[in-house]
This record gives sequence, structure tokens and C-alpha cells, in this order.
Amino acid sequence: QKPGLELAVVSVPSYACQRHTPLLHHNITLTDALSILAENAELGENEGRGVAFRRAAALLKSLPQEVRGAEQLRGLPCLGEHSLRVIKEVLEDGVSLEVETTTHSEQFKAMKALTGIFGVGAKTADRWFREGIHTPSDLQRSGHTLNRAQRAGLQYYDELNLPVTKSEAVAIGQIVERAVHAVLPGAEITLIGGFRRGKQTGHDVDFLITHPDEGREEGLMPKVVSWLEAQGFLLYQKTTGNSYLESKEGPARPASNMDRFERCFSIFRLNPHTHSDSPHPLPQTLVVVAVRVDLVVSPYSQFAFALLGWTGSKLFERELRRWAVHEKAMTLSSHALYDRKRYLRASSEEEIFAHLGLEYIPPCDRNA
Ligand code: DGT
Ligand code: MG
Repeated sequence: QKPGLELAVVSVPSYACQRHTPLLHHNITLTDALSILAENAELGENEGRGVAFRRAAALLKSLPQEVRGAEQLRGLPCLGEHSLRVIKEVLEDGVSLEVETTTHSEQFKAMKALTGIFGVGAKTADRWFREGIHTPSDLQRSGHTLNRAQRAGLQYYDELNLPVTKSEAVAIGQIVERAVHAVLPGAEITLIGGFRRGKQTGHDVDFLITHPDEGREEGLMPKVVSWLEAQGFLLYQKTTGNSYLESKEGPARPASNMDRFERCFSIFRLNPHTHSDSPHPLPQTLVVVAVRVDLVVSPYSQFAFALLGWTGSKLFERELRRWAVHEKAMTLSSHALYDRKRYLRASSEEEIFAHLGLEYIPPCDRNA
């Protein structure tokens, strides 16, 4: 018997939020192939198709061993016909023709390059692509009017497309902490997003800020931003105020997945001297280390929901909400959990999993 032939016998639950998905797993070749197709679907604004590929990839990430043959996949959930076809091709030939064609397609390359500009989404990139703009340089030459975010995105294109390292994230955390404590002593700052899940690199750094005295956090962001600007740490920032809707019982049920916290999208300027393993060993006086940083402020009573909602991965979040709705008739957002009309309080992520009837999954196992 080939090792691992009994994979399908292991019962694997169908929601990613019911499974442990570590960062390092055994099926990288397969998940890389599926991720390319997911990305291509998302860039083509085919969300449903993108999610199907992401779910299939997430299933493979959660398996305890390497898949060597398609027969091992029998009985496993989340594997649609299309994903199975791609998996079989990769298992048999080492590559999938569809993945190869996608990777080399002019449209895919251009869409990736253009959406890689901060402030540019799939719709805008597609419009530009159809005008013959395929690269950031094409865009620069086109003379198109860009908004402030896109101008910053173009200006710092190369720096922002280098992965952010963990030590850069830590260095930025120290700066954010100094800024926040200068304007609101006692505030608590938590590293969220991919770094909280144990990733060693990221495309940005995300922080959640709160204060144990509910209400003290209100209006915090403009003050933090002023402090950071005065110290020369910000290359770009856009702050949006909160827009909570309160109901009698608690935070209003969400109308959409967009959350309503006070928030700042920014680009930090990091001094290359402030951290040790900078990937920028260039003449330091000329170097700008530009890093995307997202800051989110939550009231203390919503902190656990915000923490869970902002730790990711994106698919894990999506699966939690789908589980809540379809299996529990509940609605979950980064603000609250509702059991029909009843607001369920929680002061930790563990309590939220318990309300949802799910085993607690720690951040390092939410890498779906
Ligand atoms: P990265 O930054 O590419 O290394 O990976 P992540 O997992 O840190 O991804 P990121 O930074 O895009 O988002 C972190 C998590 O925060 C993600 O799982 C979903 C959540 N998130 C991001 N943007 C929003 C938003 O606008 N609203 C809500 N509710 N959640 C968001
Ligand atoms: Mg992130």
C-alpha cells in the first residue's frame, strides 16, 4: 500500500473554520496551481469561481500529508469538478495547461501588475488594460488623472511590492505604540492580519487599537496620525471616521461585509537603520522603505469581534460567516454576533467560537 492511500478515510469537515490549517502544509504545488486560477477569477471579477478554487486549495492545505494520487481524494469535500481536473493534471504531468496558459497570458500579467498599484482595483485595471496600458510605466506615460492613493501607489510601486518582513512589522509596531501612547495612555495595540497568524512576511502590516475605558478610543485616529506626521513617519494616509449603527441591544447587524470602524490606510516610511534584516542593503541615505500599514480602532466591547474579523485569512473569515448563517442562523461581523435578533456578547475569540458551536481554532491554524 502506498503511504497515505487512506487519506479520504480521515473525515475532513467541509467548512474551513472547522479545520486546522497551518501555514506550512504538504501540498504546495497543488495549492499554488489552484491559487493562480483563483486569482485570475478574482481579477476577472468572477467571485464565485474564485471562492471555489480558494476552498479547494484550503482543503488541501488542511490535509495531514501529501496527496500523491487522485484516488486519495475520494470522499473529500470542497473539491469541485474544475479543481479536481486541475489537481489530477498536476499530479500526473507536474503542471496544468490551464495554469500555465493563465500565468503567461498578457491579460493576467497586466492585471496583476496594475492591481499591484496601491489604490487600483480590478475594475480600473481592466479599463486601463483595454486601453493598452499593461504596466505601471505605461500608466505613468498615459497621462491619466490619478487619485491621491494611486499617485502614492505609483510613486512607491517597487517598495510596496517587496514583501514586508516580520522585523519590519515589529519595528512599525513600536512606532505605532509610541504614537498611540503619546495621545492616549493605556490604549492597547494588537498586531493582526497575516503576522498574527504566524506569517514571516506580508503585503502590509495591520494593527487593531482599543482602550479598556469604552469611549476613550473615540476620535483617536486623527491624533495618532498628527503625531506620526509630525515625526515624519507617513508618506501617505487616508483616515475614515467610524460609522457605527447602534441598535437597542448592541452594535447593529451588518448590512454588508464592510465594517464601520475608524480606520487609517497608510504608507509608512521606515528608517532602514531601525531594524536588523532589512532587504534593502542600498545606500541608506537614498533608500525609502515604504510599507503599507492599516490601523483600525475598535471600542472595547467589540474588540473580540474585531480581532477575529481582522486576523484572517480572508477565506477563513468568509467561511466563519457562511457557517454562522447556514449552520446556525446567526450573523457574524467584525462588530458583533447575532442569534436572530439577540446580540451575543463576547470578550474573547474563544467565546465567539463557542457561541458558534465551533472548536476553537488558534490564529496559527487559520491559514486557510
Ligand atoms: P497579507 O497582508 O497579504 O500578508 O495577508 P493578510 O491576511 O494580513 O491580509 P490583509 O492584510 O488583506 O487583511 C487581513 C485580514 O483583515 C483579512 O483576513 C480580512 C480582514 N480585512 C481586510 N480588510 C478588511 C475590511 O475592509 N473589512 C473587514 N471587515 N475586514 C478586512
Ligand atoms: Mg495584512
